[in-house]
Amino acid sequence: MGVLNLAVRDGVLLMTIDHPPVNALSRTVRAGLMEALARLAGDALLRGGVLLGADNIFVGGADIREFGKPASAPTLPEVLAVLEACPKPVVAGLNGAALGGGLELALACDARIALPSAVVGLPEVTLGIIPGAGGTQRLPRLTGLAAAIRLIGTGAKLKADEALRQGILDDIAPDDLPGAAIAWLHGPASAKRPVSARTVPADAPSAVEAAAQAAVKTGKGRPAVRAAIAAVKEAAEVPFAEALQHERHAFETLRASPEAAALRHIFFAEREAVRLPESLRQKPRQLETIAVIGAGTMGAGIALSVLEAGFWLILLDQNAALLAAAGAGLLRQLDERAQAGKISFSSAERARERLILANGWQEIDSADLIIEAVYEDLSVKQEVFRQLDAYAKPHAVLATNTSYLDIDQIAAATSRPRDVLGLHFFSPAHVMKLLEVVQGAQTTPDVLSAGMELGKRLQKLPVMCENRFGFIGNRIYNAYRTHCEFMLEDGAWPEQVDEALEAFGFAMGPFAVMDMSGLDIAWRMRKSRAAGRDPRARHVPVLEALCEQDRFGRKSNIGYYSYDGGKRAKETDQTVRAIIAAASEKRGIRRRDLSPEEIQRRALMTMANEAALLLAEGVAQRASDIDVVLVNGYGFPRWMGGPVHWARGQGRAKLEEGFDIIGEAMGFGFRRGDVDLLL
Ligand code: 3H9
Repeated sequence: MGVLNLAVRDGVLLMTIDHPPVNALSRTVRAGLMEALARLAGDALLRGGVLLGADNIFVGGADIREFGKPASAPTLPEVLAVLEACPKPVVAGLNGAALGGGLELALACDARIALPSAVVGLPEVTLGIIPGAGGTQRLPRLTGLAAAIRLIGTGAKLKADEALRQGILDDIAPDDLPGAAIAWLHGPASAKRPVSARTVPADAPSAVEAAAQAAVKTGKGRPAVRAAIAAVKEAAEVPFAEALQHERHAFETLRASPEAAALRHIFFAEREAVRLPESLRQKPRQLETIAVIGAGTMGAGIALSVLEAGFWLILLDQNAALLAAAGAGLLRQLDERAQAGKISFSSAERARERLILANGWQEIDSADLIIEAVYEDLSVKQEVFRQLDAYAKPHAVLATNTSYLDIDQIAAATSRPRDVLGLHFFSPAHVMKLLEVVQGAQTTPDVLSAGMELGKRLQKLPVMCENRFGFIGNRIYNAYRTHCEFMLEDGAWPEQVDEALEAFGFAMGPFAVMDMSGLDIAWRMRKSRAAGRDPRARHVPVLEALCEQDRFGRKSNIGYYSYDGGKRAKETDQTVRAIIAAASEKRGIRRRDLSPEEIQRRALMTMANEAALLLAEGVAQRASDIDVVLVNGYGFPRWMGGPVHWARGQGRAKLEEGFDIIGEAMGFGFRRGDVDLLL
């Protein structure tokens, strides 16, 4: 058996692409398709053909692993030209996802029939490219320009029923997909109907512009999004063959860009991250019932994502009013999410039935995994773990959602530290995909595997890390933020630092983030760590000074910025400037201008240095895991690939020089990372 399985049924050639894991259109598949199409064209007894995918997927797209290499014949556009020109009609039978080149393959067929479970999409822009095999030209001929821009410009995926409504599919077959496709080929509509020969349905220009603007906004104005919109618009303006050439040219140019390379890197890094290293892989403990301790914002967010994943959920809080409010909130959110089409009505109903509100510890005894999400304080958490130890059934997995505390100290409050691990969720927990799965000194591999498994079932990105202060994400972010504070003292104002880093692509600059999350939280933590700080270490006391004046950030309408009617005022206010200038003076620094480039370089070099330290200490298993964490939890621009990917792009000499600069700025206590670990 090759990558293309051929069979004849009722005078129709069934061509099944069988190329695990996702039936990607690798060179062997493309060559197989060419051979099969030649047979279809040449065999007078064959009435038509049906394209199918093996297993539960049609085709996941072009083979992304081939993108770093030169294209090899036959290319996908060549295959699709032969398919469209084939004298016999061909039906695409979409038995699952048809994405990217997979949907382009289907669009070059004469009809598209799908199972209800199929999804379609052209997600190329998420890889920094545009469709390169006619997608930008054929799709708008079925949907009109506005809908095509919405789909191609954002990389969104559509379920089968929506794709049918938009004209992308011709029919949905409830079951027996090959049978339905064969029936179509024997039916009255059966004929060659190339999409390329159709005209683009007219859309109001205002609708097209609105779709384009929305796509640019969603896609943060990245070049691939703009190129995709321009290519789709050509469908209504330029002859098909010419527009196809333009599309291919744009595809090739973007494919070779550093941005596309970074996005491919993070695509594979995310898939790698969810796998434990070989030595730790073990059958996970069975999970059916999850308990969450603490019905605050974090606990409720975790609860929602657990319920949506189909688990039984026990939500426990000793504050009855808070518990009742959280329970009502969960029911409301399930309802709203079903109304909005984010989950099905039946899964919302099932989730409602599986929610158990509890205010006594004895009620957690059926839980297979318990996640503590109470106040971030060691003694409070240890007290919770003493109760868990008393009431949880034997072999239950006990998890803490701490973001900074020592997992081993928490585990020490129990008689079963082997069952304890960290599950660091990010807020809002039902939205954020990142999950740090933290291995304590005694955590057993089956407990760790259960944590990773839970992450996958919650459709999150679980990343394993070792138990060190701040794990991966907060450790790097702390170093970065601290260095940004050095830059304040050296001469930059908060808005200059924020603007430079937002220009690099961060969702928000560090001082805007601080104001958002509340300065008092950082203040409390600093106070708790102040005793351990060496007086020789550089410490910028601006945050403390702000907090002493009750400037806690957005919640008090003033922090690093003042907020006028909820909006961030353009200029840092004079009080903040005076506090910063006083700090510079006290340290004997003559303030000087820092260019945006210097700010970016110092901030990123700090991240890279800390990444090297994390790797040396074994806190992160792989360099690419660090990129996954920063991109998915800390607003690092995805199209830059993460701090390690960025560092690799700098090369050794620049990294060494950069580490010198940040080391000098920090002075006492600087630990220099090993550049070799990043390259
Ligand atoms: C394109 O088509 C451009 C054209 O316009 C150009 C024409 C000229 N290639 O995600 P999973 C691997 S661009 C190679 O965990 P799931 C993946 O790395 C492409 N490998 O599975 C992983 O490998 P491993 C546009 C691929 O079931 C394994 O498959 N298409 C590809 O959760 C399983 O992946 C896309 O952007 C690929 N195209 O989800 C779709 N796709 O086991 C990208 C996956 O070694 N793919 N792999 O780690 C997806 O969105 C999901 O993989 C899919 C399945 C929904 C298909």
